[in-house]
Amino acid sequence: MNIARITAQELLDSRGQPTVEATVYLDGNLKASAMVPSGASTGKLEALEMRDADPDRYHGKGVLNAVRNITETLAPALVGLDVTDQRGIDRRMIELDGTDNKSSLGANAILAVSIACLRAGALVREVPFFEYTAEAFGKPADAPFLMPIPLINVLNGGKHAIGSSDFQEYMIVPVAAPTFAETVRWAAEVFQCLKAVVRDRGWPTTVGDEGGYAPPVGSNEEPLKLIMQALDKAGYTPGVEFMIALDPAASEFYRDGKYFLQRDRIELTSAEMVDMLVDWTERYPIVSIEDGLDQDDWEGFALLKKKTQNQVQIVGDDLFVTNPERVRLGAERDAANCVLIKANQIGTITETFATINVARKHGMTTIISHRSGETELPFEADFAVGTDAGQVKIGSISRSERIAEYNELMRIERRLGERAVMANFPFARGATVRS
Ligand code: 2PG
Ligand code: MG
Repeated sequence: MNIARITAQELLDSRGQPTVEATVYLDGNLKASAMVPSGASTGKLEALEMRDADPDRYHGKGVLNAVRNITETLAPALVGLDVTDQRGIDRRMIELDGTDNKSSLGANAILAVSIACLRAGALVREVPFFEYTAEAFGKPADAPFLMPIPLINVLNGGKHAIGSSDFQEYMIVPVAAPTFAETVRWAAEVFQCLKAVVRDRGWPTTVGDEGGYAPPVGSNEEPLKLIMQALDKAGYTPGVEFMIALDPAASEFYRDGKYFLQRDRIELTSAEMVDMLVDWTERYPIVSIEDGLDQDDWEGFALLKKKTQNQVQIVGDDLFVTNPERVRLGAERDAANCVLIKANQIGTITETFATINVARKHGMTTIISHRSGETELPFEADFAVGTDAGQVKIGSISRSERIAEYNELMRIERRLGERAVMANFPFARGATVRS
């Protein structure tokens, strides 16, 4: 089934900022669309998100140039291609762009088309999106599917919630629920209890960009205490049923070799930052730390990994920017044991698959991740199941663009029935004990 036509449009993401939607029409009556998400704490080596820089529209954030690159450059080159040839389509777009970081056509333009083609392929095959994603990824047919463990961001800070912690994300990790639907129920109950904990301190219960509460905490450690209280209040056992994960997004508060923590009124060297994180892992059931150090602080990453002795998942986000070469470098330098996967950091589905494969080849785990600016398309849910990623990071249990992902995963689980297998959390600290 060939591509007949591709259209594109400027729409808005969950922060009300412009984003790109591409629609792929096939011969016959089929069509599929995709919108792309957008980050706030972006890694400096991410593929380029093209913005118009026209101050008269959306304060420079319009995406009309990216839209035009789809309709005037990508569409004419792709019309006539078999939409199920995802690799061929992505390769053609990469060639047309011709740069290392997709700066001539924009990663937002290219990814919108790449995802729309993947979704259109599912229509051609007449299978659900996750199942077609698995086929495109090269997963054997009829194999069971892994339902991912979610890392659920219940307290927001950093660039996602000004006025709260310096650290960007405090996540709860339900490691022991028997099914994905039960996993969501447990987390939703804790989230409601956390609201009461925040309210009882006299703080506002407003939420940040990813739907977690964003109270004006007095230190970067305080959110951990709030989570422990919420778990207790909800009747769950920390360290058994729930673990904790962090994404400090440390590149955001790193300058000239120092980590500046305003909430704590301290500045730390890399080694001191590592010591603080290690100390926390000894006092709280922390099983995963993403971007605990700056994106260029390879030594800090390696030290943190060494000191946590592979008991804790050390995740590279800004560090790896979903780039296979960076992941190889990370393996060589023993800097992390997990890769955060964000398709828009690299710009095509095919390259995202390649990064997942490189991570696995080096024995690293993978987390499929949303961005802080999201769309109503629950892409990450299907993508995580299709690639058997094992973990997802799709935000809090609030805000429709985040809930859409949890709902999609629950629908997928129901549809799969016995072919759905709940993933285990792979690191010793969080070793799964199913109830
Ligand atoms: C992160 C992401 C998603 P952003 O740092 O992991 O949570 O944030 O999309 O703003 O880069
Ligand atoms: Mg991150």
